[in-house]
Amino acid sequence: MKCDVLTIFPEIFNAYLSEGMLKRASQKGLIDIHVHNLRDYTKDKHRTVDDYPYGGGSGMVMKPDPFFAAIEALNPEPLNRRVITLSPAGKQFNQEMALELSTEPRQLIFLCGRYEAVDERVRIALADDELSIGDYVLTGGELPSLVIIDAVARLIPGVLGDEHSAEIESFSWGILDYPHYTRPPEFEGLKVPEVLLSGNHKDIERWRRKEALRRTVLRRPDLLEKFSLTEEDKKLMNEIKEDSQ
Ligand code: 4HQ
Repeated sequence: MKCDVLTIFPEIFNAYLSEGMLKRASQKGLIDIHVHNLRDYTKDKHRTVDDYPYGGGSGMVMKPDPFFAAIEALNPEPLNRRVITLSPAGKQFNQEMALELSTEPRQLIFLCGRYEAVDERVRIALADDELSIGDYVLTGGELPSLVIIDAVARLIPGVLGDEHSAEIESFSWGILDYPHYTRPPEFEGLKVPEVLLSGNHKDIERWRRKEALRRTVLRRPDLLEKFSLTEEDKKLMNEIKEDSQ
């Protein structure tokens, strides 16, 4: 994943990108992330990135020209880049989009807005995708960019361990995870489910699948609309129904 970020607050990215899996992925050359200060692409002595809104109103608007100059400098070839803007008005980012972005051969360029908004011409002329990370209002596009970079990077082969690549392609994709436990077997009176200590891998697999389905039907039944249940799943779902009666 080749990825560049344009922001007036490049420091925001340092802490997150220099720890954990993303740091290791960078060191291994699996991801290549560069964060650029948008002010470096201004031409006036005050390095101005914002201005008053035409038509009046509150708040400032980010000027288009620093974004245009930066993209021209980073990658002037529209065919070799994929420019992403962040906005609650964008398409809601999800795991399917993360998977799709993880195989993108073009350079990803994230444009992070601040203040009230970004001049509309940036979206019209430069953006290939406008994405939202959810229905709430943030103060800038930096956190959404990091969220998307994180979700995409972990899907790149080699970034996480081998168990995870199995997990990505696994049949539990699209439903919630089962409950996890580690030692001790009893903590504050709360016991680890017996089956997990049994050593019976067939039973453990069945229990995990059932609990994953139980959580999904209880907490996120909407996820099951797009999910096709196997014959074994249907049996487990009937058991779940009986358990609740
Ligand atoms: N923004 N998902 C950047 C968001 C947002 C979101 C508000 C984007 C502020 C300047 N972006 N502007 N939610 O709240 O992507």
